[in-house]
Amino acid sequence: MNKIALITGITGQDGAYLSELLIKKGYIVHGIKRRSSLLNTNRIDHLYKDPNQFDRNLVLHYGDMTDSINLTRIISKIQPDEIYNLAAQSHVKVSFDTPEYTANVNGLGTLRILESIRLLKLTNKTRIYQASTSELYGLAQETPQKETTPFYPRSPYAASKLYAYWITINYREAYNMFACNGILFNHESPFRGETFVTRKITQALSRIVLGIQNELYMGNLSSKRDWGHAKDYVQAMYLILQQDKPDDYVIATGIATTIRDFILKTFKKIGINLLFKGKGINETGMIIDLDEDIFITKVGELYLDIIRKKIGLDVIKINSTYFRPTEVELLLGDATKAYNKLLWKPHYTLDMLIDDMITKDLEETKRYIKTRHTKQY
Ligand code: NAP
Ligand code: G4F
Repeated sequence: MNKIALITGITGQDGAYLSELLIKKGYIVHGIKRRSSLLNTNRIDHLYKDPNQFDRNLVLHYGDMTDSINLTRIISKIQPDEIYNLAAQSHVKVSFDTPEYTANVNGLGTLRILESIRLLKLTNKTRIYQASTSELYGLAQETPQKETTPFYPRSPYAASKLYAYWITINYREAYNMFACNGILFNHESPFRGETFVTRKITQALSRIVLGIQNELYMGNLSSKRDWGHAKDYVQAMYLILQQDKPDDYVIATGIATTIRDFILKTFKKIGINLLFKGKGINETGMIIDLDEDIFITKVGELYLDIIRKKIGLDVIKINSTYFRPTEVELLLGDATKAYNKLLWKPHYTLDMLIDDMITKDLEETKRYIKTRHTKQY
């Protein structure tokens, strides 16, 4: 018999990689997709099966984390062996603008899933993974952060996830449920949403070198993040639910990098050297020189003239709109418990992650330019 998994947030970055992984392992994957005016299934289109096909291993259901009845109906119908609760309003900056909605989806949404399992008497059958986050550490009380580090949330997003973290533990203890938290540090990929910092940078780099964007406006360049690849992190989610006992795990690489260094590394990958000067809102990043051989190999000779004209220009600028009312300055994880108990280790280094993201963004931007020039309206 194939195992049945339900993934909330299946259309997101992690949902897509996790679906791919579980399908490869022989699961029948069900996903909850909220209704939107556009289809929004780009990240899982390669896995999608026509609903009229008999033996589907990916099935989508319309639903929403704010709708308990809908969640209960879906869970009742499919009787999952495992639920991966990935759905969230996951953007920290946006959570300051939509705090109530963020609390509803991320906090109460988690409660709705747990309560459905209890009401449907699936507590002995269904295992739950809760997508907890390193944002819980916020104003970090110790470095590196591990499972025992006290939490200090610094945003409505982190506060909503704190509730979700504790309600998951409470249901585990109160009802003997197999409910686990993965406290995942930042993980990125070519599937990362365009407004998260890494993807914003790799996408802007592609647009700048291909001549359709002049400058990249950023927020706080000094914060540090422990970045891994989402492909590695969904492996950890799966492993957490395969253990004998439910537990909570930190998943991280153990290396932290500033946003400024991420930008420097990313530009350098295609032969561009930047120099940062000035402070705070006046800080800028200027192109100081170009390794033409690397640029030609990575981007193409066709675009050399565009980038030559930008040498000596400031391409990185600061806009205070991107600052947060309260910032998380340093996240650095200690995943020793996961290494020892789950035998999980990341395969991707930061360099490999950046290569993957740049390659895909250059391809995508070239495709965009091509269609933009040939389409007629
Ligand atoms: P993501 O790309 O933003 O995906 C979020 C998913 O949740 C999307 O499928 C989204 O649907 C769905 N969603 C949002 N609101 C919903 C609602 N009201 N009802 C149903 N679905 C809803 O996030 P991600 O990076 O894959 O992260 C997955 C989870 O891990 C999230 O819970 C996030 O908070 C957590 N997390 C992420 C990281 C990280 O670095 N990526 C680290 C730690 C924890 P649409 O496609 O329709 O928007
Ligand atoms: O990429 P970010 O928006 O990610 P953040 O806030 O760390 O949150 C992500 O990781 C969490 C895990 O720790 C997840 F729980 C959460 O769902 C999400 O996936 O910002 C990273 C850093 C911040 O310090 C931010 O202030 O980059 C800084 N930053 C500087 N300029 C910027 C920008 N962030 C964004 N999004 N856009 C900027 O222009």
